[in-house]
Amino acid sequence: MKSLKFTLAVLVLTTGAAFAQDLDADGDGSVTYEEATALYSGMTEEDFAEADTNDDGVLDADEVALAEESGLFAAD
Ligand SMILES: [Ca+2]
Ligand SMILES: [Ca+2]
Repeated sequence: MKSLKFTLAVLVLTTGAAFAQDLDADGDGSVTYEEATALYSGMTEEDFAEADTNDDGVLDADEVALAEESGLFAAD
């Protein structure tokens, strides 16, 4: 059980990091709406606002991972 949890945690972290790296075009560690729409042109401001759970106007790696899980970052 312990190793399964560890494996899942690594999977989530790895996926989130790789995803954020693709999205974060300027490499400042956060994803703006412009950066998000550069990769996902179908993403609306509503989708972005929903993904931005702490309402600071940008997405961090955790928010990107959550948004990916909930399907907000669906491929076109
Ligand atoms: Ca950025
Ligand atoms: Ca945020």
